[in-house]
Amino acid sequence: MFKKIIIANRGEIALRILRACRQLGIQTVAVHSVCDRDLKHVKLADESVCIGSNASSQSYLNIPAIIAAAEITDAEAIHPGYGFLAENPDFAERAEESGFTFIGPSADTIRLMGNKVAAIEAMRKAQVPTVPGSNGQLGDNSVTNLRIASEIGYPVIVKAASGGGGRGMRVVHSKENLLNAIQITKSEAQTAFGDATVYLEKFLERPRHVEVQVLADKHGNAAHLYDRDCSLQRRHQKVLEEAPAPQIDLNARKQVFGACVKACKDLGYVGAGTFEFLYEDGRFFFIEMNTRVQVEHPVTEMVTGIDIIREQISIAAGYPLSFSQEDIVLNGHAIECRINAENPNTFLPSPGTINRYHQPGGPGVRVDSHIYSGYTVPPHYDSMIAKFITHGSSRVEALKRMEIALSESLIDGIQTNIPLQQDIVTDPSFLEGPVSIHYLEKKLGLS
Ligand code: MV4
Repeated sequence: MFKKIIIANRGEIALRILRACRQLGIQTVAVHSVCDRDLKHVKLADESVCIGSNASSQSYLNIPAIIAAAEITDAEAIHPGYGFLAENPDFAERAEESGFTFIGPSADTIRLMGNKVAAIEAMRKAQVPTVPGSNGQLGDNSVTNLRIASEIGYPVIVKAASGGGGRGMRVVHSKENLLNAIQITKSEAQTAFGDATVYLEKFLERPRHVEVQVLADKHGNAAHLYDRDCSLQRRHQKVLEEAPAPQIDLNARKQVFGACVKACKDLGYVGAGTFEFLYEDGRFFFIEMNTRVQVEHPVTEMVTGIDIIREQISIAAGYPLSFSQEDIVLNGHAIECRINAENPNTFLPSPGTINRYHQPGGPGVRVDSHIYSGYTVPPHYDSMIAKFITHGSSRVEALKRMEIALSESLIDGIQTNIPLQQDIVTDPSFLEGPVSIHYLEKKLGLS
């Protein structure tokens, strides 16, 4: 096992990684920006290194500074967390070239999945169900492109190959708008990603966002940890997630899990990964794969009993998966509410000092957070300050525990989205069952 790991992230996930390291008896190095010197994990880490000024570009995205910090502290491996450099293949490559183990898949795998056209092609080969579409990038021939779109059937969606997570896409409802939409998406993609490659898919109008968690080791073993429903989102930011995904067709579900595991084996995938699907009318359609640990990983941990971060680390150290597929038995239901420092009505960030903090507790309640009384939320980074996770024997019980958890928590001094989360977990339609990716934005538009 590694002796020392450097944590190339901040906030709650850096603390979560530190805790997993302690469980494994691994020493930790925290890297941080100037304003982050009082972060909880920085104080708890065995060593810490200030790697730059507050702007992410100067600190958490500063590859040479992070590699230098790993060198001077003699760390063996780098955990990238999520966001920042977690899915940057050049970072993974430079870490490995400098003699460190990158805790994640190979740079080649990250690069493959970063190109959505290549990722979809790889999934088609592995028999993972994909969205009907252009089966490859679009060329410059207008007649051909019009024919491809009419074969798919309108509405279609134009997506940038280097996009993802909601960036670089455009819906087209009729042939009159297709060629213009392709041109605009290409030029935006060139500006945003330095890659004008685009492709077409059938536009699904009312899907759910259902994703499958996988873990794969360096010995060819792969397993799935079931699914999550992440449909409650606003402007591509997830707000609440749950595991397992409720009311999924059992046959489709069994097939998609098998396909994801097969794809991991075919690709030689190593580490934690997430297959993102749109789920509509009882069918799964692959859209993207994430090669990192995700914000919402705790809901899967709660219903499977697997410590995903610990598995990531032991996989990177060359150990086989600590469990086999048959060991994974779903236990109950889990809900995660992302708690953001923001105005609950305008969604504008609300940085500042937390005067008093009382976190929720009790049976089936987990809090992943770095905040404490007296902590100042800086304005420079993502506004998520905590994740409240509740577990219960049923969805109803987990939701009730969340309602209670939200009502007993107090975060004084800044504004948070707790009122919004309280509104969601008592929403009759959401309580009744799963809703589509458009539900929250429609609800907010009305209220
Ligand atoms: C789609 C889609 C409908 N049809 N693709 C948005 C984020 C990126 N991961 C893919 N996205 C979508 N792709 C087809 N063929 C609708 C979305 C989408 C969406 C997907 C997941 C979660 C939230 C979303 C919000 C708006 C649009």
